[in-house]
Amino acid sequence: MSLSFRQPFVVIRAVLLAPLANLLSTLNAHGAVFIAGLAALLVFAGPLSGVAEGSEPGLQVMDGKIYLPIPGSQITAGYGTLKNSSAQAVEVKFEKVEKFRAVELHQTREENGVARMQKIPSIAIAPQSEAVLRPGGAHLMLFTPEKGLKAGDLARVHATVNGKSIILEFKLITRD
Ligand SMILES: [Cu+2]
Repeated sequence: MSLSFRQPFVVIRAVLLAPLANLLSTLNAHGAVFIAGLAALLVFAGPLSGVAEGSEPGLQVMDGKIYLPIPGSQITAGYGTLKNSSAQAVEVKFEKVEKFRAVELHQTREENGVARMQKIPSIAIAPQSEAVLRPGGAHLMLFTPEKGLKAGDLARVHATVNGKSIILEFKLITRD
């Protein structure tokens, strides 16, 4: 994704610089300095656009879902695929989920044939890679839902990616 954004700048610069070089040969000394300054600005703009673009979190959720709590329960779980489309490794933390009082990131481990859940602080995702939140693995544990939640409602999940805040949308679904 970062390459597809950067590519047009390279092309535009090449297209602009070719006619500039032609102009240079026909201009007087004063004009040549001005044009050289412009060319330097264009070259300088390249790296700058790369920095701005590299700071974007570039994290999406695919098939993000939270099961409606079973009647009488105050706890439920959320799953989905977190896709890191950036060129950097990211650390994702979960701060809060609207419609629920609290959220924790959990990891399920099997110990002596018994599945146990452990709270973990964050999940790491390599560049251009995915992490799957799934039953039996890492997942969101959600506590104390609002009353009146129904299937199809969207829950906004507030997360941070390398410290930057983002919002991911998860859909509430019924457990089948
Ligand atoms: Cu859990």
